[in-house]
Amino acid sequence: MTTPLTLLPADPRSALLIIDMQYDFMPGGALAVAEGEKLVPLINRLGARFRNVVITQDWHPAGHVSFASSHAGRNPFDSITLPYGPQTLWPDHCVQGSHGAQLHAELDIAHAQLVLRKGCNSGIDSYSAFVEADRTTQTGLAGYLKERGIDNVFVVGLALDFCVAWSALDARAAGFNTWVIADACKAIDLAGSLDQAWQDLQTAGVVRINSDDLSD
Ligand code: VGL
Ligand code: ZN
Repeated sequence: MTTPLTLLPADPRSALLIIDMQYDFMPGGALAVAEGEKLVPLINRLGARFRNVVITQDWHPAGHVSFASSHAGRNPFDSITLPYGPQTLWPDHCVQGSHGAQLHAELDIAHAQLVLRKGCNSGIDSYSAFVEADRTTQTGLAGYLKERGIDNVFVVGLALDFCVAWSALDARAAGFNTWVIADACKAIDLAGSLDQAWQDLQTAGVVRINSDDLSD
């Protein structure tokens, strides 16, 4: 697509939202996303172009409800029903303070203003950087961005079909113009989740671009 001139990355109304670039989502990590580490240089280059950058960290307490190990007889990638709805179960990952929860050390965006930790409530997952999986509990990110005059949100990182997609959908639902920069994301792709994510994003009006669609 052609990018309107108002969408300069450096525009004070634009923000780059970098999702979950943590060791547990990198090859060798607890919930590895293939080639996740290969995004680091591209995301660093993108980050350098945006005046506003927000970085998220998946940040679960030990024994989190999204961990298969918290449910007797369940395995990672099973689906269960929780009071707030369906929940995919995951290997233990991004436990608060663990190495796997740390941001990749080569992620180098010193001017990022906010590091937002999500999934901190032991009984509620949060793929989204905006609203937890109960679809009610707010992280505060929409208010933060709005109070700072942000209208345009560009989303990158891991994993495209979970935390990136949910964050982009909620950014759109909160009224932001929202783009997913496809080549700056990698997917888990569980049972068709990647195709589903692109469909949901398109239906919601989130626009798919590539990093070279952004103007200078
Ligand atoms: C994520 C599954 C569980 C993600 C986080 O960052 O996409 N996926 N927790
Ligand atoms: Zn998680």
